[in-house]
Amino acid sequence: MKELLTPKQVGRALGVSEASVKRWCDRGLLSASRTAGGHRRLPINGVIQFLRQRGHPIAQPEVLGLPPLSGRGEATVDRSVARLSKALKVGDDLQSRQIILNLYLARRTMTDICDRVIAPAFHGLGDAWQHGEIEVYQERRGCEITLRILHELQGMLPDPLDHASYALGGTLESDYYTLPNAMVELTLREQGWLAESHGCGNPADTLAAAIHERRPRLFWLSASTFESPDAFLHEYRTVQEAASAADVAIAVGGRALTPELRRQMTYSAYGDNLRHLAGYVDSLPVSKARGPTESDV
Ligand code: B12
Repeated sequence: MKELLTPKQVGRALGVSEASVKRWCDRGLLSASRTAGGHRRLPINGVIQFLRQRGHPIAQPEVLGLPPLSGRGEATVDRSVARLSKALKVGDDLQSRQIILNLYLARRTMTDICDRVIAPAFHGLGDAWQHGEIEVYQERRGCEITLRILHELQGMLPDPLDHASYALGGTLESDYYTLPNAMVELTLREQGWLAESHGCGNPADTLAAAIHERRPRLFWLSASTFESPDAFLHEYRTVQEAASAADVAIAVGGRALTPELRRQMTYSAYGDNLRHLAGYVDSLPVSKARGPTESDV
């Protein structure tokens, strides 16, 4: 459940009066529900969306659970890559959050943040590891920090609408690259989809069962690594056949999918990055939207 704030708390966070917050709720600028006693309560994601859309300053970010300098300072994509790499190398959780959340508050899209800031920062960490400049633990710790931030970002997005299209996906067995998969989920959520990650290391059979039972509109596969091309293609075929039988579109991506491998795969869309995925789902007709079936939500 989303954290709910009182108008007084939101007023304190934004540096405005409680009365102003109540007025903005009544004008529909801020989303709010009412308690049984009739008091307004504001979900935190609604407040974040308000701040983002209006560029409203944040007087006391801590009240919203944000890092101390949120909404202040630099939020340029190019400079953020180097700053994030540095923060991740030394395991600076707070600074990493500050950099990424500031970009979001400055109206950068999730796809831009993931494709243009986080992914390049990790490519840099990978190169640094390869050249013996950092230890493996620094890279792993950086993954954990980033994963937590991606989850935090997800909680800031507007809730999916009741009729939102439903997508599920993950990675196959022997692929434990968590970040690209979490980024796909985030991208689809940002596009208004009800996206449900099944995480990493899934046996193909269980993904096929999920497709069959839950009938998503889209299945995604993120592939960063595999044991062997043959084993991967075999597993992929199991999933692809389930999707084809259920008339489910498949979007694939990830560093393991070389052109040669893709020539042997059947899918609806391939993306080099998340912007491609966002473009693809944007191009799908709205009318065909469908959600998860019967007993599942
Ligand atoms: C973190 C990491 C790991 C961690 C991951 C942990 C975790 N929790 O995720 C673990 C421990 C698994 C790991 C292990 C290894 N790793 Co590693 N790892 C990395 C590292 C540093 C970051 C990976 C990452 O998350 N990148 C960020 C993501 C978001 O970027 P991305 O993969 O480019 O994804 C983008 C696109 O591909 C696309 N995308 C991805 N999925 C999808 C899905 C869809 C549907 C769409 C549309 C798009 C899309 O969008 C993304 C965003 O733009 C990379 C460096 C790098 N270049 O990426 C090395 C790297 C991939 N690893 C490498 C190596 C060598 C290894 C090991 C062999 C090390 C070892 N000796 O043990 C093992 C092998 C494991 C295996 N089975 O392959 C090498 C691979 C070299 C090569 N030629 O293949 C790299 C490149 C590092 C390097 N420079 O040498 N690693």
